[in-house]
Amino acid sequence: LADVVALGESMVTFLPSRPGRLADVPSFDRAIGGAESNVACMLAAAGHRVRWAGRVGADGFGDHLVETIGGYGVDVSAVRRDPARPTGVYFRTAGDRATDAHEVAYYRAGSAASAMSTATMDLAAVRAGRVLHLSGITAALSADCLELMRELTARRPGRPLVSFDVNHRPGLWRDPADAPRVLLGLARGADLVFVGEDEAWDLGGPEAVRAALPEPEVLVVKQGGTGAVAFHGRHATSVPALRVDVTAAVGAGDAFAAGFLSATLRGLPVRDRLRHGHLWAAAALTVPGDLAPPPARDLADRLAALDEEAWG
Ligand code: KDG
Repeated sequence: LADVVALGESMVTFLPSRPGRLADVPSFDRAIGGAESNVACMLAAAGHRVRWAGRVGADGFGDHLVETIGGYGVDVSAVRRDPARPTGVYFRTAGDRATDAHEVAYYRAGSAASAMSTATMDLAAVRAGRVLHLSGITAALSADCLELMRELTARRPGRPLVSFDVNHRPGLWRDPADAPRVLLGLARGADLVFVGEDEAWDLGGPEAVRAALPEPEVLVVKQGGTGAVAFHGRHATSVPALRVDVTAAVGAGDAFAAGFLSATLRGLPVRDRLRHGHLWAAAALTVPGDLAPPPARDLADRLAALDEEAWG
């Protein structure tokens, strides 16, 4: 049994060789992206047993994703190759340091992953973990992907603990007006929900998101550089973020989720789950791409155990 199975679209990512508008950047460095496989890679790097389930093309970019993600120690046996559809790719510009404003150009419409469905994925392999990690990105990829998400978030006896990162990407939705209702509906089927405060406002506000979730589920609201708060049962636990010199914010949310999940798997209390989330996010904030090696466990444990003053 895997500790975590993460399902979602992974893409080859092209990072700019220098800052500037997409129109002006002359060359790009190849990396990998995909919110769910980012979580999988970081958890595997930290020693957890992790499977990534997805679909990629039968092309060189698909080979690269499977080899790279597998290279982190992630089980890629549930990844399907599609000879008829390409692997998705995307290009991004360097974020403005102050605002993190950046351009993203996706080439993923009609990708192999957009054909993920209840028929094309091995549902038994997808459900074969203690935790199933999903995100709202998948819901936006196609009608089949949305149906798959609804199936995986349906409350059935014996299902894994379902972790859902809202990851609202307005540009991916065919009809952006659908997104709040659909994402809230999926969140309602999850046991653990991550949402950025800005995304929560897209969905009607943090209170509306809280009201949509049945107790005693865990809702983690990430407040960017300020901190994060976990609502669990009748409790709310808040932990301030670490002050970090940010290189690129991309991937920080995934790293936070991975750190929180790692600590959850280890049975740590909610305050320490949040602290591990912040520590893993801090690592991701200091690299240009999505993926940073998570902090070593004994170091992270020592940092998470520092007193309130150090974390204030
Ligand atoms: O969280 C990082 C992701 O946004 C990035 O890797 C690309 O998965 C991605 C997406 O669909 O935006």
